[in-house]
Amino acid sequence: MFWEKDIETMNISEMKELQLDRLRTTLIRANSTPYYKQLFKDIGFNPSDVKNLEDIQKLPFTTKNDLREHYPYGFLAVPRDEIVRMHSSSGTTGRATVVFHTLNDINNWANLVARSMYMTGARKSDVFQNTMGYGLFTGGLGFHYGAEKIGMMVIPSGPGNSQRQITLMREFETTAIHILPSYALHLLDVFEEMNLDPKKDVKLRLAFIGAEPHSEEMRKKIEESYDIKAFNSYGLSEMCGPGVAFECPEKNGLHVWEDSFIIEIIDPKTLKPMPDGEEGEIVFTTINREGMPLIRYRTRDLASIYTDSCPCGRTHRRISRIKGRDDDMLIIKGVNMFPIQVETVLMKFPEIGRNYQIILETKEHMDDLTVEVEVLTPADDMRIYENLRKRIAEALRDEILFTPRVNLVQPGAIKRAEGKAVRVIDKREKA
Ligand code: DLL
Repeated sequence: MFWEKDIETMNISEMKELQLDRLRTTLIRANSTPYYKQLFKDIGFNPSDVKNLEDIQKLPFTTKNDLREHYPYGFLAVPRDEIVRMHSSSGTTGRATVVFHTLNDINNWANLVARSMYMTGARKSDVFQNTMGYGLFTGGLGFHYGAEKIGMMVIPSGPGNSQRQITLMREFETTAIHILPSYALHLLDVFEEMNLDPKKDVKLRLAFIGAEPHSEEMRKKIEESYDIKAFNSYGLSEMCGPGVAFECPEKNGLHVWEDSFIIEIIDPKTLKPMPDGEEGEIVFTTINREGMPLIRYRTRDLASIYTDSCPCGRTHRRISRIKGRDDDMLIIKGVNMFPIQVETVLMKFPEIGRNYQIILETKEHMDDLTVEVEVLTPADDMRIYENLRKRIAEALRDEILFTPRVNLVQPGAIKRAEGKAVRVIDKREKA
């Protein structure tokens, strides 16, 4: 049974007590890591100073840069031989950051993923195909252990090899799948090539989609094309991986598992807390982790906390879909925009295919934006799409306040990334 009713519906004051208790333990643990021990000493902080949850604000934030500078073992809170696994974040720039887990950490993480999947209706009787990367990336192993906890039959297919993915789905009657949203759309092309209909020729009923930003429109497209229910799954390696926040059947925000993480939303510029309901950067503190506690970790992800209660009965607060990262906000001709805004507009056009890319260049010293989009149906002469091209450009202008160049291309023309989708190509000359 992975409906942990007592925890999932715990009343707010009990939850706060549990969090405070776990926070205190975490701070004591943190005090035995080289990094926090020095920090606490420098700022004259003693873990016993924490009397309530607000006291956490006395501590500075931890950033990715801190993790890098104290690579590899500066955040380790237990002797090295207590660690049973390491993972690494998927960041492509700079030195990787690593995260370490004890056996208890792995077990707690698997429980969170199991709880998340169970919440959406996944059961022991499901056949679960895990198309996420196994390895340093947390997506594959994180879900694998969670699915085994529920008792599902796991097909650890890993990413790529699309025809084989579909063959596995058919032969073993896969009912639940873990998949990148961009890959879920790409697979539709492969179904077509194989002359198969994802609505009829496979038994899928549930999909867990996450690890990359995607719009509500993208979710709808996936749900309609496969005739399934798709649930948004959010997490990051530094917290564990997937299993940090997940949608319930209401699909109205993602419940953050507050028995394991304290969430704060801050203004990324002033670093002050944002009032509930307002958008800002997510900051997390792990409160149930032994190997590598992290305090006030700045995720750079932007979202808001929903203030209303959820009809599903769970009391863990929900966050909105991730709007983007404050470091992937684009400033084009002085206008701020997020790639997801482009996706939201594109997905409203049924004639649009499965892939798109945002290309930034410098032309005559000015920013120049091209949105390249695949159409759904190939054409001998792309000029038949002229009217569509104009309508897309206008709809984009309404959203981002200037008119980008729109370039329509044949299905499959845009190169697909192996892992998470690469949506933005910035070729601008740096000043
Ligand atoms: O992507 C963990 C994960 C694996 C989550 C599988 C869900 C499913 P990282 O590689 O460390 O970990 O990347 C974390 O990916 O800070 C977000 O910017 C982004 N991200 C993850 N999930 C979502 C989501 C995994 N549902 C970074 N929506 C995070 C939007 C997401 N962005």
